Amino acid sequence: MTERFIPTPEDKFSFGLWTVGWQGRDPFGDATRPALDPVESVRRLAELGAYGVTFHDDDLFPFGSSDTERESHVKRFRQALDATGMVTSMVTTNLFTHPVFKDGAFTANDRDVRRFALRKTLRNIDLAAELGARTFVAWGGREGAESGAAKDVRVALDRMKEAFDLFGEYVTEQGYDLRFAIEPKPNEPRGDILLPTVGHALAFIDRLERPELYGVNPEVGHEQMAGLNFPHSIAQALWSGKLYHIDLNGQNGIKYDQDLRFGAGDLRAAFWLVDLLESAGWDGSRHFDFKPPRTEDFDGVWASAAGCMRNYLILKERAAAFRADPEVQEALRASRVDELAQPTAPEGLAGLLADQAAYEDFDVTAAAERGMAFERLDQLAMDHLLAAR
Ligand code: XLS
Ligand code: MN
Ligand code: MN
Repeated sequence: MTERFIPTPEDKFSFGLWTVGWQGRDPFGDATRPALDPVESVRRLAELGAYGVTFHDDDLFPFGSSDTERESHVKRFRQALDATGMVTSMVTTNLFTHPVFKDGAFTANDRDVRRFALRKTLRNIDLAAELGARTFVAWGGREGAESGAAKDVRVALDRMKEAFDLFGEYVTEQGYDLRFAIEPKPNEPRGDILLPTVGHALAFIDRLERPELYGVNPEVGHEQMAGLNFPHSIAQALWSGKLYHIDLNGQNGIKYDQDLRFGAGDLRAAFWLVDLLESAGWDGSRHFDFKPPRTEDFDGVWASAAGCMRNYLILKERAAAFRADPEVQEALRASRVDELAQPTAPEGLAGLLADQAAYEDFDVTAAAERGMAFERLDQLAMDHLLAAR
């Protein structure tokens, strides 16, 4: 049974160094695990079947490292990648841990902090390009406020735009093959974070000078913290051509950011997400941004990481079985799901206005009486998800 769900590099599973490396420090408790050497993480993740790792600058070398220290950390990391065949699939910047970022980075009220944040990010963009990453994630965890007068949000968005436009200018000038993926989150650590959902981020990107360089990096739990339907957010990002990266994990409803392993939490949303990614032919990384609970020792950490990939593969198999089932195909037709693909008024406005059947002769009562048969369809999905078919 287990051999069906063995991850391989072709599955494009990747992990943040900060995920398996999380020491379990939370607002109420100290670390429960020692620090993990990034080289060890690369080695263990490769053994488990991942193809890539991702990191924040500060995950690889401590904040404030000298150039020489930084270089030696990067060198060891690069050697581990070469030895295992792993790639750096994405890089991101830590603009939230150090106290200097307590009021944000690109939108901090203090201008000197903003300029420092820009320079820290530009340095890290160079590193991303050097390591061959094609995606650069930007999560603005500290860009926000706890109180109304503290942040002029319209002006803060001007500064956010200024930052991203500068990064776009920089990668264009340098000739880097690197795109930016903005990661939305509604709150935590700030009381309210700017660009809180996928929809906000998509609207923001439209206002940038080089919109083609920017997309989104939605995270399962972040949309679910706002009570939103994650597969719907992903569908809209795909529809907009803006899904540049994805953070997979698990979340139980509207509460703090749980970062459970993928498949934990809202299992049905995970099923529909995998169904969507696979049927859309998503060819990017399946990137896990989770936190092995602080109850776990290192055996538990690796079990949790393996569980992320295993659950993805199980759900992929379940979704494929759902789509291939003739009874499901018949049920989809019975629910007229295919009919939605027909344009509503392909003949144009004049034709629609002239069509008596569309309005004057339309049998409203008969149409209102038609059942949609969605419950049978959904039960078939449930049967497949639970392997009852
Ligand atoms: C935190 C975010 C963070 C980003 C990368 O909630 O998920 O881990 O993915 O900075
Ligand atoms: Mn999270
Ligand atoms: Mn994330």
